[in-house]
Amino acid sequence: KLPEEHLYEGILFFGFSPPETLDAVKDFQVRDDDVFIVTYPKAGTTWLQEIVWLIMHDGDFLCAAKDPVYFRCPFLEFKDDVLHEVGLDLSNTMPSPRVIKSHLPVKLMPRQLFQNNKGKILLLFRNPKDICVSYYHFYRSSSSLGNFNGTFHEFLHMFVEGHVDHGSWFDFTRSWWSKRHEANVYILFYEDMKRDLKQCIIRLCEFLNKPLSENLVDKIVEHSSFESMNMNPMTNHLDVYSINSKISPQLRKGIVGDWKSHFTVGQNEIFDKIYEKEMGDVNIPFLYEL
Ligand code: PPS
Repeated sequence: KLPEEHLYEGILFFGFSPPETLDAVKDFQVRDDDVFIVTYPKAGTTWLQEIVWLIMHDGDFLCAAKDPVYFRCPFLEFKDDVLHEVGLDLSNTMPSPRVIKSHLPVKLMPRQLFQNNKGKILLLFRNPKDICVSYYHFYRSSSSLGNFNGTFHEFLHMFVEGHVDHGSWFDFTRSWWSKRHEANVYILFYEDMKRDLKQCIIRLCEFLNKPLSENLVDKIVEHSSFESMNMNPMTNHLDVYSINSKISPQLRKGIVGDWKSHFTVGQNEIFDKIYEKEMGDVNIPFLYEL
């Protein structure tokens, strides 16, 4: 049986983000010291969650070793029968400083975020071709998303149409890019994190007003490498979304440019044309290879 989908303000969601939850998210009480990690799915959210949680908790590796990242950093709009406490309920009861994950576009976020610039927002972007590939494998492996068994070509079509969980990448990205100059917003790119993670973490600490020793930054860099996070059951989680890692694990390849082994020349040309039409006027400096 396929999971149920619904449209909320024109955006497609699966049952784990029901309308009541999305309504409640808009009224979510934001605290001044909240940090929101906002991404389109598959942009490297889990990677940044682990890093930011460690920064905000002065490198508490002991706690990070005991508690899965989805319990430490709630997923705001997520609710299901098994793990419903990882979303709004957990966010509401959690002590500060909270690090909260969301994949929502601007118009569905807590209203208070844009009133008096409450809380901090970290926007993590990744080039859309690699996102599409990562999302395709996620759709295949996740029973919450129906264990998609179509071809990559079919998925690519769904992706550019925005007929995937959390809707159109184009709409999400446009909506957030327009907020990039707000005082409480900070932008990161997955590809920059791959190129020089240490530098990214140092700058992030500055934005978050959390000066850490170089030694601690080095430890976070090591702890959050793809290899470490892949071997770490607290970050390579399978139970959220019921992921079948034999089909494709949550930490799959973690590279820049895997789209080249999925897109045909023709698909790439069509994608570039759609990108130009949808995003041509926006000029976001995505890197498609390193
Ligand atoms: S989710 O479910 O939307 O929150 O998924 P998300 O965490 O955003 O994205 C998963 C992709 O991020 C990659 N990843 C990493 N890359 C490099 N280093 C580290 N440490 C890391 N952790 C996660 C993960 O492998 C997924 O990308 P793909 O391309 O599928 O490998």
